[in-house]
Amino acid sequence: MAGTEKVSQLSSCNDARAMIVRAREEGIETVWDRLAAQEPQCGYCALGVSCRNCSMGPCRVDPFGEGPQKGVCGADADIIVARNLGRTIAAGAAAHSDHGRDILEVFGELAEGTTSGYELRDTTKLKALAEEWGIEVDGRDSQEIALELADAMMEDYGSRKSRLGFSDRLPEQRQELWEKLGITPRGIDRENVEMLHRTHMGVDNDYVNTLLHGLRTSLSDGWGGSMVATELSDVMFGTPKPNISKVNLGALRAECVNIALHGHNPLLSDVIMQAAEDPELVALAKEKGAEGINLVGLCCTGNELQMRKGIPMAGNHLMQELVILTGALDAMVVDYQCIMPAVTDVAKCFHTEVISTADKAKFTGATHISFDPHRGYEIARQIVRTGIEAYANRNPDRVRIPEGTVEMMAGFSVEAILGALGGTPEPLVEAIKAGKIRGAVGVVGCNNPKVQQDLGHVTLTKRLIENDILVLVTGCSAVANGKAGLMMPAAADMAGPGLKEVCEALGIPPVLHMGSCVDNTRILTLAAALARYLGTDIDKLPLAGAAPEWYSEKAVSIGAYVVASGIYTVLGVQPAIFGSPNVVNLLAAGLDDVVGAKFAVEADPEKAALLIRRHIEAKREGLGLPFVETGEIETAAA
Ligand code: BF8
Ligand code: SF4
Repeated sequence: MAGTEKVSQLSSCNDARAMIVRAREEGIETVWDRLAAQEPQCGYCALGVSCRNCSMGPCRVDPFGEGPQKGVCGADADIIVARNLGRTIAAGAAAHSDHGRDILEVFGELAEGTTSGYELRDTTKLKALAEEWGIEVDGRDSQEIALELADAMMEDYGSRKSRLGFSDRLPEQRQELWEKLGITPRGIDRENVEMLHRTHMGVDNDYVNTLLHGLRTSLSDGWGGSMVATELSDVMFGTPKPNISKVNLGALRAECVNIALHGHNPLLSDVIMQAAEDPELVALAKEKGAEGINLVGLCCTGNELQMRKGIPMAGNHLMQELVILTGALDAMVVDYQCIMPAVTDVAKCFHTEVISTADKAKFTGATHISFDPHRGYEIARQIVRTGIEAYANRNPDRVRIPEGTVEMMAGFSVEAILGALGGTPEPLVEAIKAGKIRGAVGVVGCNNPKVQQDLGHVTLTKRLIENDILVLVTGCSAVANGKAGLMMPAAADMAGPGLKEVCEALGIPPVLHMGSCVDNTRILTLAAALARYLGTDIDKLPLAGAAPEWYSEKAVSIGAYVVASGIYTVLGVQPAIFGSPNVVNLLAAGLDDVVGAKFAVEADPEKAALLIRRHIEAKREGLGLPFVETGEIETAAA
């Protein structure tokens, strides 16, 4: 194996460590070995100064000023870095928004009555959304309302419009600012397509102009595609309410057929949950010698299930190979995004069946069962049956499931948070004004094998809650913090006195699970609601974002829309922009004067916590709220 680092340096999660040890013992390659084999990674690419946008290239600009300073077409480092970043944002925004479109299409078909396995579970939310979109609800049935809402939302994707349907959630000041800057997203698909156009050779050759469009592209994700995904998922699968479930590889059960649901879209996992309770399939599992069928989640599909149904979570991004290494996973059912092609290689070393389901995401070495929402339930049954059949091939002698799970609370939709506060943001605003809660921070995003797994998320979160800062988590950060025991009401003991008091009064943890990565829109919605309640813009609030272990293009889009919405954001992993000091200056300084927020890059979570505390205190001071000295930071972040 290529990796030589100590296992304890790779992950701070004990279950992960146990499985990495097993992988090394058995000569099974994992993500850490492949990272080591790639080193040293290409310095030009890491700095963002390589370009292969046309066949006069590929080109690279020498960051040390000795070699070429321009590509064959004449593009300099600023243009190349900005174009690359623009394309990264577009890819991330496209991933989220295409997920949203898949949900929207099924929502429309459900309204037409042509699907199987779906229903409109939250008609109160359906009506509220329809009213928000100017659709008549009085005297109409849910199907009729849903049909019109589906049409209106579909228009946000492709047609000629000037703004998105969710824009009115924003404070007026922010809407006006975007108008003035020319970054109001006009259509979800449009901004992505325009970014691909602009970054073709010889189109947008002004890095500032390209990056401003990058913000607009990301906003079409945050206030467009991802928001459609979150809101319609709530209507179809239920708006999350606080519930307690568990996390870790111990969620697998040796005596059961274990099926992991991995990927992002709840369309598939929801019907699989129904199929796993089908008496005929449960009987089949028993016939094969299992006690029952046990479903576990991975990554964001896992978050969707945990938020709404309390299904246990096996792990986050870097656990996807390790869950197979337990020898107890019978089937891994995947749809799309963040599913490493390597899972089929690891699965070959065991009896695990990898089942791909999305026609747009096939995996060599997987069994493909094409998912069709018109026959959703029937296909879900076929998938579960395949898992049961794989169980019959399991070798009990190779089963090594790490013991124990950690309890965690999930389910904090905006509706649930406001519900706990008595229906208005007032108690939260009062707690912030009084300094019991100093501010709130979204700690979100991935795992990345370049960072010790979970350490960035957990360290940052601990430092923030200790300082009376409420932490909102989504995606793989939620799983990391869940494993660390920070997401039960008892974790209030780890919080500062003010936050502890508020959490105890409400019976909530100091770290609130708000869902999957598309559900970062819940954080946007909450921030916008607070700003509107206070009659101010989002950038005036004591808020921040952080992605301590990000890896994905989606995370870049998220970071960009969070900043463009007015929220300061700290990244724990360097984005590929450092080959252009101008781009770095714009993103880490200049943007503050443009959108009222900027990026920082800080790999050390302790220092990131200080940066964020200092930012929150500055915002509090700006609002005339009581201030706390946060100490100085030696190394200024980029
Ligand atoms: O969308 S946090 S590793 S699983 S990209 Fe992926 Fe990152 Fe996890 Fe979900 Ni989000
Ligand atoms: Fe080179 Fe310009 Fe072509 Fe990029 S677009 S590969 S910099 S010639």
